[in-house]
Amino acid sequence: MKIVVTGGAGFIGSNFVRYIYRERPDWRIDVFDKLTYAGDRRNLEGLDENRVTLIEADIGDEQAVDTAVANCDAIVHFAAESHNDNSLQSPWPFVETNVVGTYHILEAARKHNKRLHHISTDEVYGDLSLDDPVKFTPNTPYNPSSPYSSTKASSDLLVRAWVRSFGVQATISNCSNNYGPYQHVEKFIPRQITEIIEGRKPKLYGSGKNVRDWIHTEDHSSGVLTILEHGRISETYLIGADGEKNNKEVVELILELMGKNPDDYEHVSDRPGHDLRYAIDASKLHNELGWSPNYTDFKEGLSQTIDWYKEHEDWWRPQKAETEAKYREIGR
Ligand code: NAD
Ligand code: TDX
Repeated sequence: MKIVVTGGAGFIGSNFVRYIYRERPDWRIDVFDKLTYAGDRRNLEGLDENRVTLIEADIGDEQAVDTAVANCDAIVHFAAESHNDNSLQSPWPFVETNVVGTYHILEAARKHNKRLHHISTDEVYGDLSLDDPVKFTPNTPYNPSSPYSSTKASSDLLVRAWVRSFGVQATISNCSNNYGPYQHVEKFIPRQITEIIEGRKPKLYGSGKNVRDWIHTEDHSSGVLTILEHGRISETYLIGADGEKNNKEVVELILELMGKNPDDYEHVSDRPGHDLRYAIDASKLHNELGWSPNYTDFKEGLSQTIDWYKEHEDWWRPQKAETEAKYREIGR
């Protein structure tokens, strides 16, 4: 088995590559990645080059996509512009990569008749109220809020159309917020951990009441592998680990785990259009494919993640100053 993993040098993609490397020792992996600011070849360090090859290319490059897809058995498509705050400053790269790039992946999968798994997000469903008793399910109507989530929603719709109109052998998964090692310091949890290491206060958008449904990235990987191997073609599966927490609780827990006063954070201005709550009902994946998460203790997973950032300062240090300079510009 040879798979192409687009975006395999980013946070979730590289964790998936390491997971497959360990769990499927006879598989070969071509990582197809543009190495944007969010991709890092160091995320693949230590992996045997006879099994993992990095193809440095853009999913907008039709020829490069065609060649990679022609030479594999299946594609797992993670590549995307992934940060909401960036999409509010500069939406075009999101349209280009998330929509047009996915179009190229679909056309290549169609031409070469290859199995495709498309990675998406719970944000395509918009947000829930804090007391909504019903979580997101595969039947929840699409209602995205931000340029990022609307381009992800668009990419999902393209996949559905290529399945129905052209018979492309595809599945889709929509996952909740991931945490774990190798996540860029622009994202919520690594930003706060590294702010504390640098001697500054964590930054909470608005009141901090917004709820995210946290899942360890390794559980996302096991969910994707389960769907790739056993999922029904044309189906959408939601991946989540019942990890709802509001942002204030998460900041307080990070501070506590790092030996600080849990109140020692600051409020900064809110994100425009900030989604209030995401929550995943993953029962289809549990009941139909027998998947369940391993990281059921958020505090333990968070503590391991904090340790990883403490031990890998050389990894995140090059991203940090530039990221904070960007946040200063927008007052967050
Ligand atoms: P990331 O920003 O850390 O990584 C994205 C990767 O894609 C990088 O390696 C980057 O170089 C690459 N890339 C970007 N544009 C490209 C292009 N045009 N051509 C080729 N490669 C390109 O993102 P992430 O957080 O690892 O997210 C990966 C996927 O998972 C995305 O599709 C995202 O929408 C989805 N997702 C993320 C989360 C989350 O919590 N982070 C949750 C659910 C779904
Ligand atoms: O400094 C911060 N302070 C803060 O309060 C940052 C960076 C974020 N936040 C808040 C905003 C959100 O409510 O924390 C929450 C999480 O923020 P992000 O890490 O930016 O994630 P989110 O916008 O929820 O989107 C993430 O999950 C779904 C990923 O970035 C997406 O790629 C994924 O699709």
